[in-house]
Amino acid sequence: MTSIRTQVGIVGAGPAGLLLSHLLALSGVESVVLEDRARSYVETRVRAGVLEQGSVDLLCESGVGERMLAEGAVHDGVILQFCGERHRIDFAALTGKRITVYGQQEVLKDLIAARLSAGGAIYFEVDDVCPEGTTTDAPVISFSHGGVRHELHCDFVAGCDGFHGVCRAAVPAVVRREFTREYPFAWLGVLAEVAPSTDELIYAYHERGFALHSMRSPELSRLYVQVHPTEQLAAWPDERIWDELRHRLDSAGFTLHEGPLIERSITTMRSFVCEPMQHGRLFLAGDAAHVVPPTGAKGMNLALADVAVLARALVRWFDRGERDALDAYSDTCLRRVWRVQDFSMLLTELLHRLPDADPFAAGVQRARQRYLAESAAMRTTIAENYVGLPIG
Ligand code: FAS
Ligand code: PHB
Repeated sequence: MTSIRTQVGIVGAGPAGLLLSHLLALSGVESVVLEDRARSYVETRVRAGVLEQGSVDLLCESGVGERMLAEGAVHDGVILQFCGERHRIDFAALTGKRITVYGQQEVLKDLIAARLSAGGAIYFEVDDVCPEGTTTDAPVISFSHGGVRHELHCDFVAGCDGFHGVCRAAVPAVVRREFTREYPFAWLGVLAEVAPSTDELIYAYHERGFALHSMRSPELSRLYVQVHPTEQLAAWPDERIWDELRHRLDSAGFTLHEGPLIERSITTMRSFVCEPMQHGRLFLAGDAAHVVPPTGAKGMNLALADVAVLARALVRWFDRGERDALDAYSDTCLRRVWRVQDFSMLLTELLHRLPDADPFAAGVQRARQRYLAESAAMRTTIAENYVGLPIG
């Protein structure tokens, strides 16, 4: 058993863990990041694609936004389409803000490069991570790496290990309150080697089900179709995927560009919140504490917002011994988390083909779609939530 010492032990090298480590380092606070996957897996896993204005500003102001500004695509709006009828949400006109389309794995590559070039400590392919003593002043995270067992002694533990990680369970069940909503559908997502068929994202409601046309670059399209949660990829040959996309995205004058599919995945959808997001010297951030359906493009952005709050609070403690911001961390983040849960659920219920078993919900859905088409106030509500609210 070897012993390692740092100030903040971070479990998970996703957007939350890597940005936290980077922000702490900028203020002279040491951290060690423990990641159970290989670096190559972390840097190639296809996930989120949209950055809020606040996330873009955060990455630029912390010195890791150069490639994002060069390669990301700035969008002034998105299109919501109901049975072929299109309605553009003009972010720039309604909010003065924009979004940037830049893959999550690109953000992670930039953060990993920044940490390693600054001499940061990231242990990839660790096993058996076990946070202990988080209610004492000297927590320890034990883990295995390269066949050797280690103890990471730290002042604080940041649980940035996602929904399936181990840190949330370190908050005692008697303390933890979990709120969950499952959805009766999932997303089948594909990456296609073909130029996007649209300049802006298209979210489409259709009787056959929801579809989303997004993108990753001028050569790469990212597309999704709503499927049943029990669907298997084997039942979805390329032709069936393109056929559904063609039908669901169909609109006057629109032609869907098709090409080779190079990545496929099915993602189930849930809304989840764990309260509180802290216990003793353990702080949860990102998907470890909350999950949103991807309809609102919020998962990664919420994770980045959490750690912006956590980094500021930890620096105040290390620099001045002030504990107030740390004590308020969970309440500060949960205000944003619940707002984003509301928006993500609204957009999900507005755009997905709902089960036939609930005709009342279908009636409300049609009324909301008509209201969005007629009301600048509704479009402004969608716009200000989509581009993101100020980070707390
Ligand atoms: P992450 O899950 O990204 O990172 C957690 C990290 O911890 C992972 O690298 C994991 O390997 C590691 N880890 C887990 N357990 C560990 C352990 N015991 N020890 C050490 N390391 C451990 N959001 C969107 O906005 N748009 C999307 O299109 C979208 N698509 C998604 C598709 C999929 C398949 C999934 C699962 C999520 C998707 N999301 C999307 C949500 C996603 O982007 C998350 O919100 C975002 O990754 C959250 O970041 P983190 O909180 O850092 O968690
Ligand atoms: C994506 O580009 O992967 C994406 C965009 C918007 C969403 C979800 C995913 O709401």
